[in-house]
Amino acid sequence: MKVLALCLSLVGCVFGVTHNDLATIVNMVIADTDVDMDGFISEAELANEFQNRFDANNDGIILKNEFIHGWTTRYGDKHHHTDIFFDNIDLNGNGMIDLSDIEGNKVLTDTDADGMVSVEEYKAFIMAKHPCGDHGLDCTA
Ligand SMILES: [Ca+2]
Ligand SMILES: [Ca+2]
Ligand SMILES: [Ca+2]
Repeated sequence: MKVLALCLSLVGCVFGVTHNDLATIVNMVIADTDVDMDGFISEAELANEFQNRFDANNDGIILKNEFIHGWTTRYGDKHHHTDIFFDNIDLNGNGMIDLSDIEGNKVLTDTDADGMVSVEEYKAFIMAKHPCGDHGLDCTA
């Protein structure tokens, strides 16, 4: 039902070539991640989003090419923007998203340090890490 609604509202879902702006991408990511829609991203929801969606061979590590392929296909983001985004969330710079990166990013995301990641905090995190967000790169072209 949710997937269908998403497809009807996004032509890119049908044709697979349309690029979305970051606001659209963020909304899609939130819809995918906050599965129970309680306004918070739980660890289980985060693990589900990252590991089940992007970890193609299920080894617990998300390689850069797995992430870029999964993210661009799913959200209609551009390849080179996703490349920069990946580098920004690959905190230890080893070319893969592993448990250490997920834990480290969770700490960065929980800006009010209440132990929970709200949807607002998650949105702010993506805006801070994505080149089309707070970095101010003009991505409308
Ligand atoms: Ca939730
Ligand atoms: Ca890493
Ligand atoms: Ca929080």
